[in-house]
Amino acid sequence: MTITRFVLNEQSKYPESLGDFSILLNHIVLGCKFVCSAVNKGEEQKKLDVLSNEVFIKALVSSGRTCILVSEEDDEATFVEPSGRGRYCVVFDPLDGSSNIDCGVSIGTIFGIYMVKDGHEPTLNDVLQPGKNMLAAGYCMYGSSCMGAMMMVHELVLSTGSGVNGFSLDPSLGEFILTHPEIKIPKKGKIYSVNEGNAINWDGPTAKYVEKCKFPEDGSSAKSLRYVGSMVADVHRTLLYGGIFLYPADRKSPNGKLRVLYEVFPMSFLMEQAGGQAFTGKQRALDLVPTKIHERSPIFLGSYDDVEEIKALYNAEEKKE
Ligand code: AHM
Ligand code: MG
Repeated sequence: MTITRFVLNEQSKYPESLGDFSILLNHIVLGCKFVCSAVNKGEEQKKLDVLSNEVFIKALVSSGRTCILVSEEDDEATFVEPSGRGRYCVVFDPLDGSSNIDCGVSIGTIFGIYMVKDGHEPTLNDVLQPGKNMLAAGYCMYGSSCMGAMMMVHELVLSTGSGVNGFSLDPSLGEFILTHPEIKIPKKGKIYSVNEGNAINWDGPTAKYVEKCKFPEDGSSAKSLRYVGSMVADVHRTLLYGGIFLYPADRKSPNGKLRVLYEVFPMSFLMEQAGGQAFTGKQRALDLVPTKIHERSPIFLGSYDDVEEIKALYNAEEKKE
């Protein structure tokens, strides 16, 4: 089952649909393939960031199905010319984790899709929507070029709002093939994933949670620590093996590091669709209403039971205050 076929099948469940959504997704997939090939050719890091952004903007505009694009690389949103406009807004990080390129660690593209419903003139308010209003979200993970040898496995993980499916690029076909149908995250995991170098600045609940991962008080085994420092890779492992990924607030960065629209929301959408949870320290991540396109938020996401534990710690803290 190729991703093209898969998306067409999904779309055929909605006979009233015009096929716009599959055309848009095909253009996103094309952008991912282009970035895969650029990453494998080992272009320079700076150029790769810029190149990936240009590729995505062009692929999305030329689909004729978009009206607003928000990219991590651009300070301002792009409004598509009225003559080439469609109903969809796409928020994306064209190449996340790019500091990892030179050592061959996986990097990725993250995206989310909203729709402008009633055909009004699109404004920024159409993208400043809570993550629960997204129609679809996903990421593509690229292995970077390894000493000149091609890394062949590229994964694309997608949710159109009814579960999560994983596709792998078959280089001989140049097509993404469904390899991980209906991904469900384990209810509880054995791994925690966080940059512990920031521990000196953490707040009480985060510090307490990580302490419990290492020194559990209920007789369970300690969790293992895994941290790549590339969100797509850390979230991909969390989705498949279970556990929790944290990028908390700290004294230096009171809103954490990760961006709401194109990092926190798409990954939270995928986690919920796979049966997990995503929490900001205050609320369900997908309920957050962003006020700026590059807004940041703390994030705790992963296995249902693991996120439940951190929620309990933050709720207890709130009661104390
Ligand atoms: P970037 O958008 O500048 O690449 O930063 C985002 C990346 C994420 O992929 C990753 O989860 C995080 O930064 C790691 O941050 P840190 O190095 O502070 O642990
Ligand atoms: Mg990023």
